[in-house]
Amino acid sequence: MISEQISSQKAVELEDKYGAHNYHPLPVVLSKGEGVYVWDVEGKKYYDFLSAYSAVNQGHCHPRIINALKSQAETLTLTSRAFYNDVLGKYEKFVTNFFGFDKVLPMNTGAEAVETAIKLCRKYAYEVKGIVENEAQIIVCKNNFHGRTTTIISFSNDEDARKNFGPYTSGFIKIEYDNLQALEEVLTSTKNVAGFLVEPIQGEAGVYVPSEGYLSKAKALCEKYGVLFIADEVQTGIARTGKLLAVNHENVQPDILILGKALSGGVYPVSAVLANNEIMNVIKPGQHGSTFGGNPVACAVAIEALNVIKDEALAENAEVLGQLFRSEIQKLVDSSDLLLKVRGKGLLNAILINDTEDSSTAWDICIKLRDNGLLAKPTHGNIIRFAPPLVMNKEQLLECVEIIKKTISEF
Ligand code: IF1
Repeated sequence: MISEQISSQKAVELEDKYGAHNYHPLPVVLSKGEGVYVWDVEGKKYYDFLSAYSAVNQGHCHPRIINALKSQAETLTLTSRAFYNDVLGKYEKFVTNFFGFDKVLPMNTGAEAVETAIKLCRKYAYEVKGIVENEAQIIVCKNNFHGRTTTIISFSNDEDARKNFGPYTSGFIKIEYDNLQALEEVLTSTKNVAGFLVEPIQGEAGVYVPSEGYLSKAKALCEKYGVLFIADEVQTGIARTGKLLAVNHENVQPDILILGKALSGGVYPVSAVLANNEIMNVIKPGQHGSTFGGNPVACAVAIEALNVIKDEALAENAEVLGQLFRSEIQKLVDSSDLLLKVRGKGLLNAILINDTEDSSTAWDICIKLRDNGLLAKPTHGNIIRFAPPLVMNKEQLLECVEIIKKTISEF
């Protein structure tokens, strides 16, 4: 059944009949990926301009990462943490050195890592800072996206993400993103604040890049008031924005760093929470964990995925190609009534369509982009995110710019 070639239509019918309808995918059925390209079941080739929401920064099926996956997969896949193994310690040393922290707590998905960071922050607040138990507050930003668990959607303001999933977890205070005054007001007026959880760039909100200095000043405020600065780099991390981490643009070292997605190059669920000993050592045996967290395959894959980022200078490439992309698309914005703005950092960019939130224009443009050989998807209503794999070269990027220009001119 699996090996048997099926048509696009058949694939869609199967998912519709047997799969939960928790997504509304763009109508294209992919069957192969390599580098910046994906192919549909009919053999049509596309540029992937979504990168699985920044999980395949290293390109689809990167040979070095696939080889690491294969080699470990045919050796030892999972021991659980009931026993030691010969890979986890090597990975822990490697990844903590790579990002400059004392310790890592390995998990699998981004949401699990965010949940882990929340638990770590609260436990540190009670056991080290002396906040009254069960009174800890964590500041979050409006229009955040940190995952889809019940606690995480409890502090979301996206009705689709949270409606009818209550009762909700308490202990979170929402403030406006990119607003230092709002942050300081809460820090000076609220007791028991344990942490500030923030996306260095709000991805799902529409690639909202905060003002220059926001992250460094927010970190300084957290230091001043003894609150942990928690950076969710699940989407912005691993070279996506032109630096290894988005916080590196402002030389900010978070107290707690959350990684996921491209930590594995998109070949396996791998996430991680990094912190220094004073924070991480509040977790004692039996207080947190996961069956697959830190499994040998995840560790072997993540080491190679990070080495590829370094060896192929993908952050630098993202920086250069990102500037080229925005400058080319800006010309289109200037000449087209349909586009309002292009914004982003590195190869995490988005265009704002000149139409109402509920219009289908962004979707219709993505359908046309698909027909012209480029895959992208709207985030909210009238915003289209553009995030190709970081292994793209200049010629390919300029070809994609031409596809976007051609498509927009057809509207
Ligand atoms: C979906 C969005 C992006 C994330 C940040 C944690 C997570 C994500 C900053 C959770 C995940 C994914 C989830 C996926 C679509 C995609 C997404 F549209 F949902 F918001 F990228 F912007 N922190 N983002 O972006 O990681 O548990 O998924 O591994 O749920 O639709 P996860």
